Amino acid sequence: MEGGAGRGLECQKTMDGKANNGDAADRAIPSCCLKARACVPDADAKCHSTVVSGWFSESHSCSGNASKTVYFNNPMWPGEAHSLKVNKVLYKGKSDYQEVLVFESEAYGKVLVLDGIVQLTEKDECAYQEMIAHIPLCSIPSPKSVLVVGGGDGGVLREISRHSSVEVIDICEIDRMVIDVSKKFFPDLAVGFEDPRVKLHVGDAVEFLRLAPEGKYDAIIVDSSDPVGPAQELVEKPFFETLARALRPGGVLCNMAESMWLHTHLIQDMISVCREIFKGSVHYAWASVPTYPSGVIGFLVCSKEGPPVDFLNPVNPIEKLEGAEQYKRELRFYNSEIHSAAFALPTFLRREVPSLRDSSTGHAQ
Ligand code: SPD
Repeated sequence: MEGGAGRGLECQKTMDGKANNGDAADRAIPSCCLKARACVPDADAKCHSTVVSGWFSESHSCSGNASKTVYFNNPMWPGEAHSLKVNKVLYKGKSDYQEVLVFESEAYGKVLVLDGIVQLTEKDECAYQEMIAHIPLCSIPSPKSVLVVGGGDGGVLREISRHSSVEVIDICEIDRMVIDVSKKFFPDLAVGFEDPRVKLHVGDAVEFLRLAPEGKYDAIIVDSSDPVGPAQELVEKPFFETLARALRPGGVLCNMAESMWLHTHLIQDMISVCREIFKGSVHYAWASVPTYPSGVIGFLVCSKEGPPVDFLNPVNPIEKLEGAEQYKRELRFYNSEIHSAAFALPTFLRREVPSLRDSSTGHAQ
């Protein structure tokens, strides 16, 4: 990864055993990733299933060896693995990009897992999808043109649909299997695809954005998986540049931004890169999602230079949009109060991510 979230990539290189052979590489690797290295299995490692004795444990799959897939401690959260009791495995498949697993859990309803990592559960998906969609869309008046990058399960589309001002919803998802699996097992999310404003593009978002007309979108939402595997490029500086190009002046980006408990270096890097590129306001918000590592997930929000955006005080409150709170199904997590509260940051995060205190662009947080 260039400049920005480079250290995240160093983790991956370490797992692949490529950047793990010299002092220079070691110096570039943060301590969390060095810890992860201790967990990398050797070439003869035994294959493990993600579901063992009726429990799923979040892990990372490595398909480097064509003949087998091995699972091990995820370098994004070394030393911990959240487990869910499995009542029934409903689907297991392998797409061109990743392994796809769906199971019925005892405590959280159906669960979608990609490459060993929980993407959503029926019980707590509302928090993530509602926040990643409404934080940006309620921060600008009357959004019309929206792009979703990733988001193949359809949950973010479902949330965007609540905004009647929106005329076009483009979605670019690389993996057709995720869409198909969601339509089959997660109808409450895949309902998002039924909105006539939605235009589905199955393909590489980097390519899609390169071809997108400059300034086309009022808002872009990046609902990616973690930056290992197919989503790696999505936290790199060139990708943020293409996102900024596709936004109109004063347009907003909301990007999945991992956990403040686990990834302060990644958050710091993403914020620095985005401040440089977007030149409007850049903020970090977070929400509780019990089935994501450490139980929280973050959102990086940026506005492109142009009409100023005050992310902390929604100018387009959901409560004032007729029928929005009930559209298709009731909102379960998001409201204007939680919108503003999501930007309140714990002291340790302000200390560890100094750019969050930097008021040179936008508001100090
Ligand atoms: N660590 C898991 C992060 C997953 C983010 N994407 C979830 C997709 C839900 N639409």
